[in-house]
Amino acid sequence: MARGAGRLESTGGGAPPSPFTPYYPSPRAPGAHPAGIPMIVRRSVCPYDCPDACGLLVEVEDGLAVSVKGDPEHPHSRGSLCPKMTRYPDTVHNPRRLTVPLLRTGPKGSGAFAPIPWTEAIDRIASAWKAIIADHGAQAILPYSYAGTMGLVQRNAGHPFFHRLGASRLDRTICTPAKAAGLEAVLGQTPCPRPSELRDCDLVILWGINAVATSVHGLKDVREARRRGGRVWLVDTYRTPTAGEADSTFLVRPGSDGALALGIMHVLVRDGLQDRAFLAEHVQGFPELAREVLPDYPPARVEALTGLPAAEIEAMARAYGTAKAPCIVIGGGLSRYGNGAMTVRTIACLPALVGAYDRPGGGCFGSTSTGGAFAMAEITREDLLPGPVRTVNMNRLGHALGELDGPRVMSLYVYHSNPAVVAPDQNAVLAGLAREDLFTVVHERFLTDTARYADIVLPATSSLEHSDLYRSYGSYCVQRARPAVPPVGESRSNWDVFGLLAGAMGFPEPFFRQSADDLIEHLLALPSPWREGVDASALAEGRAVEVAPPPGPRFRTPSGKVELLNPREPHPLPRFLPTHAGGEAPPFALMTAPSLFGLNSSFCERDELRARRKGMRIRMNPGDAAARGLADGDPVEAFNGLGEVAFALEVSSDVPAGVLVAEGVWWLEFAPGTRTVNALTSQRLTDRGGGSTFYDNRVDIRLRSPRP
Ligand SMILES: Nc1nc2c(c(=O)[nH]1)N[C@H]1C(S)=C(S)[C@@H](COP(=O)(O)OP(=O)(O)OC[C@H]3O[C@@H](n4cnc5c(=O)[nH]c(N)nc54)[C@H](O)[C@@H]3O)O[C@H]1N2
Ligand SMILES: Nc1nc2c(c(=O)[nH]1)N[C@H]1C(S)=C(S)[C@@H](COP(=O)(O)OP(=O)(O)OC[C@H]3O[C@@H](n4cnc5c(=O)[nH]c(N)nc54)[C@H](O)[C@@H]3O)O[C@H]1N2
Ligand code: SF4
Ligand SMILES: [Mo]
Repeated sequence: MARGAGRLESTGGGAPPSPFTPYYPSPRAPGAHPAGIPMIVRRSVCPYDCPDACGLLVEVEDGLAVSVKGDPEHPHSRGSLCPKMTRYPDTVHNPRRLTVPLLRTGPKGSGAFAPIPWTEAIDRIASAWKAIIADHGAQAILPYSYAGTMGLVQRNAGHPFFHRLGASRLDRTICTPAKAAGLEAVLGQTPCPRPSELRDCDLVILWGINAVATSVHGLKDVREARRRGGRVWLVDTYRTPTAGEADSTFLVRPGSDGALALGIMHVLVRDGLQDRAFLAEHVQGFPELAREVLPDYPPARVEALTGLPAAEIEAMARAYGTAKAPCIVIGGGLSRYGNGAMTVRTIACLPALVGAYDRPGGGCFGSTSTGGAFAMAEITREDLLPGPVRTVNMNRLGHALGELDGPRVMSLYVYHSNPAVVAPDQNAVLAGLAREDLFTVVHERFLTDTARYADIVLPATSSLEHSDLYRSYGSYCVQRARPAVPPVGESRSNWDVFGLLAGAMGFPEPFFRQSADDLIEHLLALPSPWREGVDASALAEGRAVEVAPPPGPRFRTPSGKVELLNPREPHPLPRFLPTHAGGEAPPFALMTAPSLFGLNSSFCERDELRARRKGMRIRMNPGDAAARGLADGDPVEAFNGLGEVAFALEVSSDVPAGVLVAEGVWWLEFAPGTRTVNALTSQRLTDRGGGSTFYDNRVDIRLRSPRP
């Protein structure tokens, strides 16, 4: 049948179950797929860690996904996809996919493995764990997972199992907990606006967000605001592609945005641009902020802290103070510093001063929290915990595998995460993974750098091969997906593997014997005020639907007001805090920013996307390069006290003096040296939330080898 002529199949409701729905715990023959099936179109959802959770239409022919398009009926993504996903079948059916379980046959990290049957793999894991539990206790086992898939069931599939086991807990704080903590300090549980509200803004500030890469669909609403006459500003540390979407770009010294926000507030108050009525009625602590904090941040001092000219800070304040409905879109980058939570908290105070929180479209846009849409406790099952267990911060994996106090970690189970390259302090992580006495299991779609260190590798399904329930963090959409194609090879989903492990460990709870779809049906049957009025049959069928925060007070804080003064915080009033690396000796700040054509370490399997990234590069200002006698294309090495990483140099006027930019995370096999960017980042945490500090680095740089 010709492509594009497919029939759109209902994925649920009264329809018969999809022939591809894997029934737990059905083993499958490698490569088997039901033959002779005509091409059909199945709805699915993009599973990646991206705010958009785009709706997909997957064309399936003879058990293979042949194309993926945007679902025009999806309320947020409206039929378009980013360049990473338009060729998703090249990931799903990539020749690098793992198809069978593997047993290590060579030294750790060498990548030498032999295939074994699933039964043997599961038996080996269960017997190793039983021995470790007998000798060291269950807390010697550490799960490690993050965001390979964002589906609620597959993403959290290990929680009930590891809780029941009594294993150490993982604090999953690699991404934006400091941003969340900063917003919460000011706004409590106040819901984020809908992204479409941005269209009504007359000033959108993209603050520390490279939206062209990380928020493709939110950016459409920003473009619409601009089309309607609104202005757009970008505040970043270098000129990202998003500068092309902005009327003005302000480049600040890394980690100094909190000072900029305080400087703008200083000018607003000095010039009487504050909204007195809003402050009196809806804000806690404005007099204290104005009296005790803002006098310390005159434009001249803020110029010294941020590098922005005082006159520009004054102009920003005037424009912000006179805008009708300004909205600040806050990214994650500026929160990944030792002062990250305080930075976000300080920025979130700005809209309160000018009353923007009260105007349609105005305020700030952090991320939508749809946490109440489904009963998460029914997935994570905290109630299965045998008692208190220790918690390990995932940003300190190197430390945890090394010298952590308490029971030594004797086994690591990694699923849908690639810590060998995404976690900070790569040298410490790789040293831990290389421990011969550490029993490591990695459940993966590909033989990643982490999988190379495993004792046992288990093949994982891609999102097109398993069921799940998705919610977005950039909109209020939720959506169910059923398998569109059968599992590739013998791969199994996270949910199914934990069912097998629970059986092998002798867990009697029927919970572990249900299928992912059983659990999804259970979640859909439980009511939630967030889903009030939502078309339940559309959701059950696999269409995207929009949920809404339940009605409540305008500001959901303990005081019912926007809290500039928050007595529960260690610093009750915002102030500028130093970063970790600010005072350190190496001369350059290193930005480890997202790449347009990758997503953390995902998509490295795709030749065409790697080609568009043009290799593992580090970018440098022309003046800095000239001063060091370095030229475009030079093989260089960035280094600091933690490690040394080889790159190709790109000289670029998009990067200000004193800053280096290394976008994206690469697999080691595609690196010019033996390490990738996270050998330069540290295990230090953010001021609040225990977050990662990926941008809070100082490095030096030198020529690696004589030029050819
Ligand atoms: N294409 C692509 N999409 C992605 C990802 C990806 O890697 N690639 N990652 C996904 C993930 S996991 C997440 S969490 C989300 C969001 O991913 P995040 O990593 O939170 O990315 P952004 O929010 O775009 O914020 C990064 C921007 O912050 C800037 N920045 C760094 N330090 C500072 C600073 O001190 N001040 C200011 N003003 N700016 C600073 C960086 O230069 C960069 O442009 O995106 C997701 N989407
Ligand atoms: N230098 C630097 N480091 C960073 C960042 C950065 O911007 N710069 N970003 C940080 C951020 S914000 C984040 S969120 C983290 C993300 O770090 P991770 O969560 O580790 O994300 P990925 O690198 O995308 O790796 C996910 C892996 O999961 C696998 N996978 C996908 N689906 C499934 C599945 O269903 N089951 C199983 N078992 N596996 C699956 C994929 O093949 C992939 O290898 O990285 C962080 N690290
Ligand atoms: S924009 Fe984000 S959610 Fe949409 S297809 Fe791309 S990675 Fe997936
Ligand atoms: Mo993230």
